[in-house]
Amino acid sequence: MAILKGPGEPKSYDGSNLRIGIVHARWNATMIDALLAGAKQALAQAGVKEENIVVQSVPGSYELPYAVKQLYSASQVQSSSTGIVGAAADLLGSTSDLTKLSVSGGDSGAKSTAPFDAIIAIGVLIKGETMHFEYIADAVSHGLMRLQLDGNVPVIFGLLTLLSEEQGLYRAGIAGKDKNEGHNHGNDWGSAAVELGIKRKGWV
Ligand code: DLZ
Repeated sequence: MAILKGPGEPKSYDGSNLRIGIVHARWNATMIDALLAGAKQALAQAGVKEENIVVQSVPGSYELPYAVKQLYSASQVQSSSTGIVGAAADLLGSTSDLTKLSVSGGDSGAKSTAPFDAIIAIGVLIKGETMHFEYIADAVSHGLMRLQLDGNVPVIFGLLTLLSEEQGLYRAGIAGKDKNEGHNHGNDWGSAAVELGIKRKGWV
């Protein structure tokens, strides 16, 4: 009997009015790059405009919950200070790169200044010889779940928790000698962000 895995037949959603944030870790860059590209490809296919996608990076997966929280908060501040470029940064009292990037160009053209409709957190954790992996995987999973429930914004769980690098290559769709085997889970995360971003605007 065939085993059906994955989110099922994708329904098509119009993401043209959405603003999506992506925060990715930089550890295990080969897989991260492919997963990020996969997520962005799915967003583009759903019509999300490139100018309405903000990508930020952090060193490792452990930093993901904090970065997602800061990115989302900055977009809320930006939204409430419509038309005043830089006001969000002033209000936050911060000149960090994260703050600068998330609020820059806020009043230009088609670029949305609305709070993010969904945020995708991407990381690749590979189990080593110590308990490090277990602690980080647990903390990040709980941190991201808490953020979406407390912050009332969908946070897409793009954290691969792997027992080997090979598992990750397959899940990033870059396994095998031609680097095209497996399935890019980043695609699923992009689609999930669009679906949840739209459903967030109204469930009934
Ligand atoms: C330290 C560490 C290790 C050993 N492994 C990974 C990993 O496989 N994937 C990942 O995203 N990050 C790893 N890190 C870095 C931690 O997530 C974090 O960046 C540091 O502990 C600093 O807080």
